Amino acid sequence: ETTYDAHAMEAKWLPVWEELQPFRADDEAVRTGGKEKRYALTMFPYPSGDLHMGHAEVTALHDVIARYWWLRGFEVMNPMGWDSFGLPAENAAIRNDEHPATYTYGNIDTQAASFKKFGISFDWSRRLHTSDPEYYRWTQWLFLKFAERGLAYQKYSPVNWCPNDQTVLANEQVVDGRCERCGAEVTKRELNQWYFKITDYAQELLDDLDGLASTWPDRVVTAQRNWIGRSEGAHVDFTLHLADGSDRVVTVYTTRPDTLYGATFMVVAADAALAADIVAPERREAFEAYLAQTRKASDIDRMSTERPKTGVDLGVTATNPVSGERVPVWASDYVLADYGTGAIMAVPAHDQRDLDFARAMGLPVRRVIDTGEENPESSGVATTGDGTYVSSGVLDGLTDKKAGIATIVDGLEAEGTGTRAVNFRLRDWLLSRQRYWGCPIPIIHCESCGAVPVPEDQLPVTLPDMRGADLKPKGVSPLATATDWVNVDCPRCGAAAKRDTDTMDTFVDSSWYFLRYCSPNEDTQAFDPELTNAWMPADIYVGGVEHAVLHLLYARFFTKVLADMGLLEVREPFAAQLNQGVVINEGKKMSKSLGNGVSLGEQLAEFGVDAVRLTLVFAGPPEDDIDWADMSPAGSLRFLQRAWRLAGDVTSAVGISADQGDSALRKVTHRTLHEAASLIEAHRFNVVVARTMELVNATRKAIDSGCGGADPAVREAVEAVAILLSLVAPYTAEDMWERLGHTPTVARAGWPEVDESLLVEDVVTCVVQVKGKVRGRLEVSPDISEADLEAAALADPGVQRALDGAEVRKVIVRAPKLVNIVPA
Ligand code: ANZ
Ligand code: ZN
Repeated sequence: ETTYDAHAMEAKWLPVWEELQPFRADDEAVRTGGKEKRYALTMFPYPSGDLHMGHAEVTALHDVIARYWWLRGFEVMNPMGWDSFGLPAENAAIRNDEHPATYTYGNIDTQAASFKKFGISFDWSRRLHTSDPEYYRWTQWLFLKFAERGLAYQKYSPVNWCPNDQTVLANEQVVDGRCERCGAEVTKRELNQWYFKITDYAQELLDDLDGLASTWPDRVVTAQRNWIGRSEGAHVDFTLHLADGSDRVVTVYTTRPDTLYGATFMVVAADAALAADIVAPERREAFEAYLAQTRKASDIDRMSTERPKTGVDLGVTATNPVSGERVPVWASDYVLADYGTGAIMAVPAHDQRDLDFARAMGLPVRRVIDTGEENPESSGVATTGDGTYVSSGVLDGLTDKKAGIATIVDGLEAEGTGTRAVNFRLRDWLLSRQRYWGCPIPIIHCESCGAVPVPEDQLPVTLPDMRGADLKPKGVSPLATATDWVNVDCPRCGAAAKRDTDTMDTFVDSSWYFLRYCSPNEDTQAFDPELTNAWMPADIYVGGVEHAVLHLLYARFFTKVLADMGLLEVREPFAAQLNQGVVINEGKKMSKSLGNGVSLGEQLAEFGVDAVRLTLVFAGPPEDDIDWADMSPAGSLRFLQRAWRLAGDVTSAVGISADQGDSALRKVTHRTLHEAASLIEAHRFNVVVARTMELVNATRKAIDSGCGGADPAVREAVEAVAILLSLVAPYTAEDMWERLGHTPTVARAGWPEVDESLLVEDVVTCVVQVKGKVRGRLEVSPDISEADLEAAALADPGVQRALDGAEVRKVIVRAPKLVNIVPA
């Protein structure tokens, strides 16, 4: 008897699969509609180093779905590529003193070889790298198309600045006031930068989440809803009276127009242009000092309720549009310049931050809703609940907030001093980055023509090589020093001009890669619309929950714009989504400093690919974290050996007729296949493995207890085991398949037909007597418990009629065939 040798199997089958290319998706079959498609997408990696346990987990889980779809007869596209521009590669390259391209492409080759060895069913003919000119040419083209539609624009404004990476960051890349990548505290800088106008799509991005709620993880849908942050309220006009005697109307955004009578002052964001415009001359010096301090604070700090309130009086008053009262106008950092209108009406009695500010500055507090709680003026605690309106003109005595808001807004609209308004937290997407390793922005700046798009036939604008140049971040893009590259003629007027030296946020690259996969070799367009429409949307997207508001929101935005351009039929790119958990060790996240990292390479060397894959899939529900310290890859290996040995015991020929073989085993086989299908569709992959283990045990028992390997039911069971195992342990499964006398590959063997008649549970007829007379018959399972049988008998309508309300004195149960009921 030969022995199970994981590494020998890997060496044997890998070249066979390379030769067969069993997972190459046939575009024509899908284009013509000849075959139903499934698009299995998994988040493509950054090429920083070799694959780790996290990559292994996500691809092992994802592969269960892709392989299952192939077995079910779909034409499956399961592509892989690399998100190969970006800071991780660039920083590593600077550390290792080599060119980012050398580092990037070296790692890509390493990772590609590891993915292949890991046996993932990728269609390698679609491989793409976002840092290839063939790819980024189209990223640049898309940027120009967005610009043509007014969806890419330049703006001079304060932006998030990472002092460590020396580059700007999108709002989405600032987490708790810190750089998402390096953890440095983010500050603000005033820069002229490119933005995508994602806010134009805010409402649609929000609305379409409803359609995704049943197939996307709740936490992702919720995170996007909160990020988009729609609120309803009103724009209210206050008239400002400036020091020079002129008046100026300033609009505030409020979600509580019903508290307007309680607005005792106004606050303007210190860093909004408005503040500098209106400040009275004698207050300017104090204001400038305060502004300098504001610029250093992060948004998170500014919005914190904990932080002591600071500000300056601007020496200006404003008229409240409903009460006619004159209130002072202040500047503070707790109002953000780029939210709402950058100016607020402060209602200290009913908003805690306004109250803190009022108390710090000695400004008046006026309660306009009596909630029965202590007056905020004395308690220092703003009341935000419902109550009775007081000191509020027409509202006095009302208790309904909705009615209060409607009354005030109706009044404002009639007077022309306000309107109903909707506000979004979502900001436009800042895409310029002052770094080298990214997609160049295809714009030329000309003194007389302004920002001129690079003509389409001159794309791509390729990155200059800059080998040997200093790429360390300095606040301006390293590209600025590539003078030959920077200095060009203006495409419009021919005068000397300069290229934009910033590169794009890498999230731009990844916002459309799933479209490029559908026709990866197109060299006349970004993607072939016909093929792309045939493949899209992705039927499953497997990846990390950390992308809930970044990548997943941007990709949805791109899809909607491309649909509006007439290039896509779908308006949502990902029909369903699965977020895997994290692989941890000894209860903690793996990290260098803790020294608790688990090396994927070492695990593979010790236990083999299949045992590691099986362990990751069997660990639990895919969404849960996996603590590697609690796992037993050795146990997985033993199970695989046990399964594999079954194939050696089979001696019967192929094919089985309905009445042949051990019927108990056949029932287990067919029930397992039947259940596995619905379990996979529900993403309960770990249960599929458990069921496969049970089938292996049942098969072993059948062989050992007499029927032997010649029973066709045994062959049927072992073939089912091989097919089920091909989802998680492709090498073992392929080897079993060969030992069963088949040619490769088991991955394309098809899902065995389930015989429905074998799914029916056995039943026996139970006779129910009342006072010795037969009053009912029940169809029950042969192993029904006495208690269950008694309950079923008493509930039978015939029995109830015979009893006619009489009390039951005694029930004699002889499970499963007889129940005798004796009434009082
Ligand atoms: C008066 C008021 C009274 C407010 C009250 C709240 C409670 P959301 O729901 O997040 O949209 N606000 C408006 N613009 C702001 C800015 N640029 N920076 C800081 N705060 C700003 O919040 C809207 C509320 O946040 C607005 O409603 C405004 O305060 C404040 F009892 O106006 B409210
Ligand atoms: Zn010009």
